[in-house]
Amino acid sequence: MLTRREVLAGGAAAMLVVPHAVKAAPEAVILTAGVIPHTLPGNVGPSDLWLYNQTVALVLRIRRHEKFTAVFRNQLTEHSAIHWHGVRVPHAMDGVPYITQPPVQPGDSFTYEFTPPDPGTFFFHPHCNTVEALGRGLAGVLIVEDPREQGLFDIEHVLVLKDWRSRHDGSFEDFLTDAGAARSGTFGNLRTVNGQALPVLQVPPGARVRLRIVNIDPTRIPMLSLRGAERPLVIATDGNACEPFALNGWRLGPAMRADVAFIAPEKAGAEIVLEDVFSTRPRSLVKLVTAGQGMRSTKAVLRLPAAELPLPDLKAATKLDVQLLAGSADPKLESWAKEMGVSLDEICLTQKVFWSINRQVWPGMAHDKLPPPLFELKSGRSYVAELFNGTPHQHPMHMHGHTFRVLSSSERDLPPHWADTVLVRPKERIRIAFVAGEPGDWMFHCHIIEHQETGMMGYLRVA
Ligand SMILES: [Cu+2]
Repeated sequence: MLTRREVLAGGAAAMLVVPHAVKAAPEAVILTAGVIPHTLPGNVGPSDLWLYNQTVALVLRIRRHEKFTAVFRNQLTEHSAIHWHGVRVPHAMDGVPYITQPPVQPGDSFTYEFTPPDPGTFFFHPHCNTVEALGRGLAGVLIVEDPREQGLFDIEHVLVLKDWRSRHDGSFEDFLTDAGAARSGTFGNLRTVNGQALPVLQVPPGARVRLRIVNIDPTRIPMLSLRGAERPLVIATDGNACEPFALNGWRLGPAMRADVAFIAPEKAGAEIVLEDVFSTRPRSLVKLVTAGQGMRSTKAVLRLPAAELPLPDLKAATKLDVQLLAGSADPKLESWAKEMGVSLDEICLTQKVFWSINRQVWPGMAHDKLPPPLFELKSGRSYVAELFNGTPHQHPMHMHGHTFRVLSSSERDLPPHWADTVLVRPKERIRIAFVAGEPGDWMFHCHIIEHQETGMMGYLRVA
């Protein structure tokens, strides 16, 4: 059995949930980003991965309401920072270069410190040149534990979904292609969970199982299904407890998370397979096999204590219209950059613009050179935003610093749930509601990173 300290130090790992677990060490976690040669499954040569602490799919476990300190050391050859995706952090800790902090130069370090207000399954990654950084594996999982959840499950597995664009010799293909960026993104050819191709994990027979599924891929939108499990339920969306709903068919866009619960079959040797059923031939992602001491789960609840998030006042809410549209290669962008005396590269953008939000593209990252915000919001006020997708592709839209309530879709039955990233399908209108949080500029962008980096990004200014 793993102790908490081993879990803190390790890669994506199973954890048997023990009551009275040892408390997390209060000292700072060191997170070193570096280039690490690593041979991916099936390849003959090593790939230059970019990893935190030399670990593919690093998992950190921290406690709700307890101060967390992470010292980020940048040993990459380019500047970086850490964005704590989905965590309602103070603005200065949001990890967006130029917007919330200066970029951390190679050889430098930056200390992040915050007290996580919400429990759940989150992740962290850089926010500049993200298409290459994520493409090379630079992301980790942040699990915020809550004492209220103690004893609800017998075992949990963290499952980090990521594809790689590697060749057989370990070299990488282009992470951003015009053909991909202008459509649904450039897909990887090697599919992995926790860095392994179709890993096999164990669960005790009859156990109450919790899967924390995290999609860190910059492109792929799997449609999840658990074959061999009776009534698997989504119990948390983007880490936030929800009214449990059936998993099968749930689409997990880039950056989205789903916590899934089920009771393992009581006989040993039974197989439960997590599949992506998006295409006609289901694709197996990970296999769970029942093994070891059986468990009795007669009192299984399979739900989490309710989320405790700021509840928007729908009657008093101000309406916002958000249109996700194609963006013509905006000549304004280049002339703007010229005017400001910056190159597009240095402001985290490629030269191409394929996408826009409300016909506005993202032309800059320098704080004194920002384009106007998409919206100016008042801290503490409630908003209902309608996101309309006027493009032929799906867009997982992510809002920084806020957890919003997904209210409804114009096209499908969508269970109301909390999220920080919501998938908007073509022609769909999705209504979300939230209470504007801490003052500051908060990014709002598509998490298909090629879309983000080619225009589908903006920010909300909260004052
Ligand atoms: Cu998109």
